[in-house]
Amino acid sequence: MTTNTLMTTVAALAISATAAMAEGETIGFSQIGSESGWRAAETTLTRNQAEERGYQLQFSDAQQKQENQIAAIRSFIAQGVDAILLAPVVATGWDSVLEEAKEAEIPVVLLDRQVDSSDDLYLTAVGSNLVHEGEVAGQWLADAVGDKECRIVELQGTTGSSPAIDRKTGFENAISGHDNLSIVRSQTGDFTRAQGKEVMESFLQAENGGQDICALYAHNDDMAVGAIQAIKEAGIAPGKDILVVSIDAVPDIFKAMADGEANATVELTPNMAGPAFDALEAYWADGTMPEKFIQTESKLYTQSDDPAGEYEARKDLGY
Ligand code: GZL
Repeated sequence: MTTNTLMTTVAALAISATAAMAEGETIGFSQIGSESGWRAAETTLTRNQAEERGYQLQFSDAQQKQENQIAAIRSFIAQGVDAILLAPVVATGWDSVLEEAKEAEIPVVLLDRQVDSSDDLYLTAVGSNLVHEGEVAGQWLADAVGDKECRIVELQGTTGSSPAIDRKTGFENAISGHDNLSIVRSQTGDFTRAQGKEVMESFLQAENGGQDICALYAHNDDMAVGAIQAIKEAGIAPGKDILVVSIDAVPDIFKAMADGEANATVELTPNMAGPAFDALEAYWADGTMPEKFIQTESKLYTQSDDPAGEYEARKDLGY
């Protein structure tokens, strides 16, 4: 073996050894909170994945406050974790803390939401196509109502979050070609059941006791489940008098569908951590740089998709 080849081989071994030594032992996870059943399932699956892969997970619940997430990331950096998972509550305000992580050479992986920061400030983002989810929901409603006049009320997700922004855009894209469909009221329910119920109560009051509402589009199932309660308390039949379409595919929306009280949901997998850990392990092994966006599937489920069976299949998955 010539000296040159020997040097190249030694260098390659040194790089792979360094990468291997840097392999993640401790991972910091800045989670938004537990605002929805879907979020709880994401946390459960992330903990399970970390345990199965032998990582120590430092978990921080931000109670849906960005300042708590930023503080948690700074603490992870101070601890010298090997990687950071971040589910960003809102899309803006991350540049400086992500710069600090980059300075510390700690890879950051975004889970289920996007940030407005430059993509050189994170290794990759794992999530669904949020605009597409809104389009699938809007298209389902357009198909369901045909040419009938349909006044829609919308429960938006957390103000300033990428799912709230993009799911609104996608739904509006889908209904834009249908003059008989119009969003007459739209307000945030912050992705929670309680606020979904509260805001739906105000919509019902403002819309002739709900008589003038044809459909509800909720940016997640939890707000839809809360709204269904409000619709029933107003003496109106959800799923019939008011069509209900939402996103996440959590067990309780399938329960509502089986009871005829909801009509459609767009599935969002809570397993974002699996692809995230796969990307980190490839990066640690030999420096493989992942795509900047790892997209998860979005599947439509309606009342004709065995909702009772889908409920049973999901009810013990940590939602
Ligand atoms: C979407 C995710 C949303 C879920 C909600 O990617 O961020 O946050 O749809 C959750 O249930 O609150």
